[in-house]
Amino acid sequence: MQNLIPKPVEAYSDGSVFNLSPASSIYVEPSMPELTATGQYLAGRLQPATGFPLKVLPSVGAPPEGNIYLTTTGGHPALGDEGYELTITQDALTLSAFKPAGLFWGLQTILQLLPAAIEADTLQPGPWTLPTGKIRDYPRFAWRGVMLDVARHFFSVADVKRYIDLAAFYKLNRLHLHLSDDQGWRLEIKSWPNLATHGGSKAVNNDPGGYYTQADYSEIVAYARERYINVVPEFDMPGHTNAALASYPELNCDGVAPALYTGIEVGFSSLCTAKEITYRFVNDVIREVAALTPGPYIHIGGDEAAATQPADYRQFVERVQEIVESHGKQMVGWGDVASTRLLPSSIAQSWSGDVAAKAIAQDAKVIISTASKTYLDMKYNDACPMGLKWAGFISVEVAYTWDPATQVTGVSESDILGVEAPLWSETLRTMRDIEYMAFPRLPGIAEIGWSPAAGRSWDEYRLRLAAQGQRMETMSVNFYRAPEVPWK
Ligand code: TNX
Repeated sequence: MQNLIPKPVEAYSDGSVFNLSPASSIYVEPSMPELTATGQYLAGRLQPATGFPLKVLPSVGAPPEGNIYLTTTGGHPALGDEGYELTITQDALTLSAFKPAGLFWGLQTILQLLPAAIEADTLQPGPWTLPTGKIRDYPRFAWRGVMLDVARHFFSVADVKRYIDLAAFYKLNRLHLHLSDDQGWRLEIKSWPNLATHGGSKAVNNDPGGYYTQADYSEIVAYARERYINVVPEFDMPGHTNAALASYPELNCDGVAPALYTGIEVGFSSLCTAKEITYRFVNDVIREVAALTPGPYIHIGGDEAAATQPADYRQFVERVQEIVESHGKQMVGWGDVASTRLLPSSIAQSWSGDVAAKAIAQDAKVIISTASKTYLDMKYNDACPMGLKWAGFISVEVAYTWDPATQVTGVSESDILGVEAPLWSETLRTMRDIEYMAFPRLPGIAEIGWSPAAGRSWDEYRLRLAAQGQRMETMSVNFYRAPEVPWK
């Protein structure tokens, strides 16, 4: 139980083992259909390596010995929406939670307690033992996110699903998709079709573009949802909009569409905030994406609007905030939006620190994404073959040794919804590139979002991370073998 990431709130082992055997089944409490799906997910994760048939069966009350039991009956309300309690004896493995999401996160713990070979997609010899003992665990923050920039470079549905799986393994529960920027528009919008077909046709460096059809996007949302991950779609505005401006001349103040852009400068584009058609456009886009997104959040970007006058910016963001609310969603924006009048339901994502206090003064909440700690596109060091360095180098240690509650003056624990690690893709072209930058820093960010701050230390964490190396290897994750981690 010593090697779990994120570190559980309470865990003790008592020296014996539970043996998963070919005769084991996964019993689930029948009252909630969601639990059967969770049981099937576990069976699916265990079957390839063990080769065990692992049936998912209903059971009211504890099943016979030698089995796994998933239940929300008796799960204590104090565990909250995402907490769980795992009791492992020689005879039984019982996972209980107050809510189904807690069971799902508990399953990730079960997987990490099994030998690393459990992650193989081919039959392995076993034995499949778990240490006996007890874990009581729940997250520190409700928002534990990853962001993927699919605008600078486009990534396939399969890539996004793999990133979802890797995030879920570390109990992360938000996938923020950066769906538009100067270089590309990546979601089909039926009322404005050129956005995707023209605006999505290229990527940074003239690399191939691409976009998600609405069916693709729905497939991603459903896949994430089955893993208790909420998708947060972002369309960046009023800046970072060259791809949209290039697709529709009428969105430009001068009525002339610019060329598509494949460089990596920021701050040169702006929607025409004085034109009514701009708000019709925004309303159409938000209406369509809101209808496809079951989660409560729509991200409107709002960062680096250097080509928009401050007064225009304010008026624009406040109006867009109303549009988001009119479609029944909460607005999320990069920290820059805190200079406008925010509703208490709105959320500012703080990347540079200083603006977050302005959001809190308006009773809005904050997500911490401090660039110098959480930006996974920053190089590990000078030798790193990809990535940027404007926010500094971020070693595995730097990404782990900080605390969200002390990032911004005047912002305290209760103002913070959680943490998120953005991955901007100017320099990243493949899934292997994504994995190289995210791993092994992402597990550290996940732990910062989940585990209590007290008791966290780099000296102890690096040993747990080292043990994750075999798991990442078995999952064929292309991770950076940071020399400061004693990989096994
Ligand atoms: C800043 S910080 C950006 C992005 C870039 C990123 C590169 C912020 C909200 N915006 O447009 O991709 O730096 O690291």
